[in-house]
Amino acid sequence: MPCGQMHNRVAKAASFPLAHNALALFGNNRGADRMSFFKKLKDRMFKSSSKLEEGLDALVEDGADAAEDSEPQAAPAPKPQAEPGLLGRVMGGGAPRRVLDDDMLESLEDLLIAADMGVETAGRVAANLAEGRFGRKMSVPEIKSALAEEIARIMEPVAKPLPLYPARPQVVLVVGVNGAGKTTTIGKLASQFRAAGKSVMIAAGDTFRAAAVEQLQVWGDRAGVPVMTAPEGSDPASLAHDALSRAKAEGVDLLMIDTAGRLQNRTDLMEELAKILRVLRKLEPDAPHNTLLVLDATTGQNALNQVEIFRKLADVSGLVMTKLDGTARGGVLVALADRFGLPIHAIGVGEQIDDLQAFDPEEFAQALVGGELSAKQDDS
Ligand SMILES: Nc1nc2c(ncn2[C@@H]2O[C@H](COP(=O)(O)OP(=O)(O)OP(=O)(O)O)[C@@H](O)[C@H]2O)c(=O)[nH]1
Ligand SMILES: [Mg+2]
Repeated sequence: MPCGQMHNRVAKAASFPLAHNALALFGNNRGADRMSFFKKLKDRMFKSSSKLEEGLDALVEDGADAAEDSEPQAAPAPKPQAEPGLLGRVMGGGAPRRVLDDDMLESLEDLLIAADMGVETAGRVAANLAEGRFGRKMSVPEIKSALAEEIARIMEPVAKPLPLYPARPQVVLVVGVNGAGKTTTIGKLASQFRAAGKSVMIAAGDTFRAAAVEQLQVWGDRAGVPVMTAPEGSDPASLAHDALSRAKAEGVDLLMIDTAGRLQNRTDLMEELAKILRVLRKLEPDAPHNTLLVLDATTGQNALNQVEIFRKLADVSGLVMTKLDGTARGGVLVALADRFGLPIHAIGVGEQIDDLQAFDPEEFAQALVGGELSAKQDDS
């Protein structure tokens, strides 16, 4: 069932005109506010970018001295230090350079692993970086720019806005482990869909906790979107059924269904999700049109396991990565893209309603390595 249906869905995807103020999570992200978004992303997104940056600085500076004596030394631990004049030094041509040799590559790989890229992906990125550059002297800005290019190349194919379909309602099922950010993401998405002029309904399918329902109602109020609820402990599948019937009857554009994320008892969760899917498909054979897996970036490499698990439980059609503003080492997104190739629709960069952004691979790559957005990328 999953593959055939996926293709079907993709074929039916249509692009909708967007309201001017919509944040374009489901459309083109190139706009006048791109620089300010990049700044926000860079300011907030990664504790890791500064770490990676510092690591690179230390690596090249110390290695540059060693390179003069022909015997390159192993890289020392990154030392925290401000580098205000980095770009200025490049312009002045005085930036230290280090020969890209095996030692240097190994240290670089370690830095990427520390940024949560995973061993496999870090190795691949380092190897690609070395191609055509091995043995050459490189400065930090040159390495950053080459790294960003490699990372963006991996991310480019997965950076896809949430596809919209002519189906009415388009059913969006949201899954993920406890605390990943499902409910918050639904609230943010609902608000942006509303801003784009779409009618939206939310189903509080996490009937496990009364607090979960209340939380969703708060988000629904903020977004100006009705929330369908059911008593605590009642069957989420029956709520899904009622919500879809009502959404159909009212001609709503989008129905978003929240789910519980308990992985402690995986059999229960699997049965619960399977039942929701069965019930939805009885009413609407193509539903859900999107199954979003929400991942918390601060869980690091564990996000990879979560994708494995949820792909078995549900036909995951795309990812949302939350909490990139926290202590996340955002490299895990690169690992996810490299390993699974699932579309990344959006990233969460805060707890407020507008803190959900379309995923832009170039911006992400530059923010991750602590680089600058080049002027040529800033046209609209
Ligand atoms: N900093 C930050 N916090 C976030 C982001 N997304 C969600 N959160 C916070 O993460 C916590 C959990 O978010 P929820 O939306 O409740 O997560 P959930 O997946 O619905 O959790 P359960 O219902 O328990 O399964 C909340 O405190 C959110 O405010 C984000 O992008 N950045
Ligand atoms: Mg929740």
